[in-house]
Amino acid sequence: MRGGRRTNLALLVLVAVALATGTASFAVGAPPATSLVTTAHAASGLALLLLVPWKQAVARRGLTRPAHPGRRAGWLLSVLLLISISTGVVQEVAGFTTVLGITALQVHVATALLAIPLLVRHLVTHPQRPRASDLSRRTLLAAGLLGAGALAAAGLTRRLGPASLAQRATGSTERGSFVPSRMPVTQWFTDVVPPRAQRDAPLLVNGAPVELGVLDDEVEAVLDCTGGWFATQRWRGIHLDRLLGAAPAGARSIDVISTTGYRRRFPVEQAGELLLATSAGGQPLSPGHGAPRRLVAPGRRGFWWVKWVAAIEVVEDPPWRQPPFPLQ
Ligand code: HEM
Ligand code: HEM
Ligand SMILES: Nc1nc2c(c(=O)[nH]1)N[C@H]1C(S)=C(S)[C@@H](COP(=O)(O)O)O[C@H]1N2
Ligand SMILES: [Mo]
Repeated sequence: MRGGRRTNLALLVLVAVALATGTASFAVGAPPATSLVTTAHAASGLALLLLVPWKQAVARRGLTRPAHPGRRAGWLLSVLLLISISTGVVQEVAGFTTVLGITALQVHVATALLAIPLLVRHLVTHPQRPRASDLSRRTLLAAGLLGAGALAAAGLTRRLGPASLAQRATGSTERGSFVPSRMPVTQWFTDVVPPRAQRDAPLLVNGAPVELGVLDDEVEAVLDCTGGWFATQRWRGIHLDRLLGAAPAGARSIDVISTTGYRRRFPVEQAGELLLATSAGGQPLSPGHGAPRRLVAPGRRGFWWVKWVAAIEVVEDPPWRQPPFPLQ
């Protein structure tokens, strides 16, 4: 039988863990979950790299065989994963940087997602059946060594960056704290800043137009974009519990809906933590940052901070009945 089976199975486990923890790192917003997830993510991704010397022997053998199905996909998979791993390390070491309008993290996530169909094709054309004997003491020892090496490598990449790189446990680096005008303007996917007339339409609360009264609730909160940057600002506005009053019996969620249609749903119990903000750093919000009003959702990643809020609705649907990430 050909060797390398355990290497291949280890690769399968590691890619699966890297994809799962990468996705999870976008879903969690606050420590300690963020550190746990990004540490597991860095270690699983870097462990793939540590296995290259072993996998290389497996892959080279394929070159000596006649042309066979899935060979090209296997090599393309290698290229995509190497790009993904290196751009992940670039984000960790250099922080949030834009080159020709593109960030390392965008390339990182895009190549990781593009690798999925190639991985599936690789598994179909190169099947590998686990065996009971794979769980020997020797395998466990090797797995332990690999894990230790991967954690050491993750610790190393964390120390490689300049000390000035203020970095959160999410991997995001600081941009424009306390100076909103220096904070990047970011959209999740397809949204664009809506025209003024559209933004300025009155706020609808449970379907009825509402004039915002006294706006004197203030919080300091970190906007941490999954694009790889964060900023702390002093946000001012009104907490949703004050805006909405007591929730009706049976209410389970609050839908916060942008004039663009972008929307997020929150547990009704969190109304007191959510702020509908109209200013940051003592200045009215700029159009790019959500004027005239945006949501501030402390402890949640940036995609929850709905900009250009046009409507807020208390609903009976459970908070989990929504896509885990926005679709627009
Ligand atoms: C996750 C990263 C992986 C990369 C980048 C990768 C890459 C490659 C490449 C480039 C080859 C040579 C292609 C060929 O000649 O067909 C190869 C061969 C192979 N791979 Fe992978 N692979 C990965 C994971 C896996 C996994 C998860 C399995 C199975 C569980 C697997 C099983 C195999 C087998 C059985 C071969 C053929 C070895 C031989 O010719 O004797 N690989 N891999
Ligand atoms: C095959 C899939 C993936 C691999 C092999 C991989 C690997 C890596 C590696 C090696 C790093 C650098 C960690 C470090 O040096 O400390 C990294 C960082 C990162 N990855 Fe992935 N990744 C994958 C998929 C994803 C996905 C799907 C996402 C998000 C949806 C993601 C999000 C991130 C983020 C946010 C960072 C920066 C975190 C930090 O700096 O600690 N990754 N990844
Ligand atoms: N309507 C709407 N709100 C949105 C988004 C969007 O695309 N559309 N992007 C979210 C994301 S991903 C982030 S990180 C923050 C960015 O806020 P900023 O542009 O003020 O920095 O807004 C959030 N609110
Ligand atoms: Mo974001």
